[in-house]
Amino acid sequence: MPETSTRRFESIGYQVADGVAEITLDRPTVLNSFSRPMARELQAALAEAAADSEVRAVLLTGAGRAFCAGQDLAEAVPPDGSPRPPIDEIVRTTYNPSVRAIREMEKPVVCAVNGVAAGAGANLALACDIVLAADTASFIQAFCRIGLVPDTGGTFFLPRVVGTARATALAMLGDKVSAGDAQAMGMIWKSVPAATLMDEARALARQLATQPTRGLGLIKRAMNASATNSLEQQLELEAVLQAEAASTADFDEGVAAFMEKRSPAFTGR
Ligand code: T3D
Repeated sequence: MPETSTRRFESIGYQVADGVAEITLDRPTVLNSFSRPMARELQAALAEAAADSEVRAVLLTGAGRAFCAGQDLAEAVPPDGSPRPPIDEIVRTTYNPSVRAIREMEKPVVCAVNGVAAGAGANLALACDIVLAADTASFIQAFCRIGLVPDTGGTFFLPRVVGTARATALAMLGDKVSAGDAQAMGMIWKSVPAATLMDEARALARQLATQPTRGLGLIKRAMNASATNSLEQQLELEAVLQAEAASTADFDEGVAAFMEKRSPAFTGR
């Protein structure tokens, strides 16, 4: 993807092209595990993508052979024996803001899982709207292997996508799940050949960036709400969101294009 802006982050790649902000976790020597600076930069990159009206879709991926190995364990437990940082505060300030940013941004967020996604890395992927994974990639709820509990929204997303029985077993056993199995159990959208992952993910993100952006954002709002709403609440929300969607220029364009038997040219307005 061509650079459209100079690199401003140390541990994150951020480029915008064709309406897509591509965000790359970029600490490959430690499998893109989360240092505090990388977490802050990811939050800044997500905020920038959310605020930029030129950005109509986001693509999140990792540099090198991994997507993300979760918390940088050398930072979590300093090898020099210095006091451990308070973990609850780390979770609140390192991971939770990025999960909220992904879920609250009313733009599609595609995740291209290019390799292993472990711990917070696995759950960061699950927070995204559409997850593609290389057939060589894997997902590991690694927390239990070191005596921790899943964070980064894992106990919210995982049971909702794979069911409580599988989510509990994955969280308690920490088994490695291949991309193929992740697709089969509904954890991700698709496993694709590793050689074509980034081409497919970029094509998908570009396709989404040409769709009715506000409508897609409202779909996301509806999906977010359905996790906790009753059927009655959801039916009413759909009515409200439909009125909002129908007030967009893209709705007028979609209907006009259909009637005129041509392809629509959506502008995201
Ligand atoms: O603690 C808190 O602050 C609370 C928040 C917790 C959130 C969490 O994410 S907890 C879970 C943390 N993550 C893990 O426990 C996963 C640890 N990593 C692994 O289990 C393995 O690395 C993988 C299964 C992901 C991949 O295995 P493999 O064999 O492909 O690679 P490797 O050889 O283990 O790792 C390659 C290098 O990356 C290696 O460094 P070296 O030996 O080449 O200098 C390894 O130490 C480093 N690395 C991998 N994961 C981490 C890491 N370094 C720091 N932190 C890591 N998480």
